[in-house]
Amino acid sequence: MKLYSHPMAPNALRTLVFLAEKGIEVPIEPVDIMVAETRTPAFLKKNSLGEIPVLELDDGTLITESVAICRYFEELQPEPSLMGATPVEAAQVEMWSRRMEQQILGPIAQYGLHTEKFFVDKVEQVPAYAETQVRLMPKRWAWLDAELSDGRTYVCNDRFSIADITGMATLHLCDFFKHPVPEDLPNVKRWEAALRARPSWKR
Ligand SMILES: N[C@@H](CCC(=O)N[C@@H](CS)C(=O)NCC(=O)O)C(=O)O
Repeated sequence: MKLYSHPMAPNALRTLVFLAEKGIEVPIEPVDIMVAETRTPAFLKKNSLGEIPVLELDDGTLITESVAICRYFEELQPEPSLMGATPVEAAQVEMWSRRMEQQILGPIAQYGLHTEKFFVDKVEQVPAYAETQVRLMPKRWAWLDAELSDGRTYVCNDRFSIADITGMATLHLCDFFKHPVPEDLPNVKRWEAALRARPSWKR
C-alpha cells in the first residue's frame, strides 16, 4: 500500500491527519503539487484529475478523493471512530463534514484557486471573485461561532471527527494566505486552539 501525498496540500493533509488520529502508518510517496508533479503523464494515469491524495493498494487498486480514502481506513479500523459509530452519528458527522467543506473550507479554497499562479491553467482566474470569497470568511466564521455558542469544543456532538479535520485543513490555508480567524469570535477561537493543540496538527 502507498499513499501519494504531501503535507502542504490541504486535501492530502486531511488524509494524513485522519491516519495520524487513527494511529495508522502508511508508506508515503511524496508528490509536490508546487512543481506540478501531479500533472505528469505517469501521475495522471493514477488520477485523471491530477490531484493528491491517491491511495494505491497492493493489488493496484487506486482510490482518490481524500474523504473516500478516509472512509476506507475507517472501515478497516473503526476505532477511534472519526466518521460516526452509529447510523445517527454517521449521518451527523456527514452533515457536519459537508457544512465544514462547503461553508468554511470552500471560500478560502476558492480564493486560492483564483489567486495562485499555479492554478492559472486550471480555472479562468477572476481576482474580483477571489475577493468576494475572502470577504465571506468572517461571516462564515461568525456562523460557526454561533453554532459553538453552547460551549462545545468540536463541531459534531462535541466529539473530534473528520468534520474537525476539514476545519484543520481550512486553518492551514488561512495561515498560508494570512487570513486568520477574527479575534472577536471566542467559540471558534476555543475550537481553533483545541485543534492546534492536537498532536496530529503538525504537518
Ligand atoms: N476533492 C479532492 C480534491 C483534491 C485536490 O484538490 N488536491 C489538490 C491539493 S489540495 C491537488 O492535488 N492539486 C494539484 C493540481 O491542481 O495540480 C479531494 O478531496 O481529494
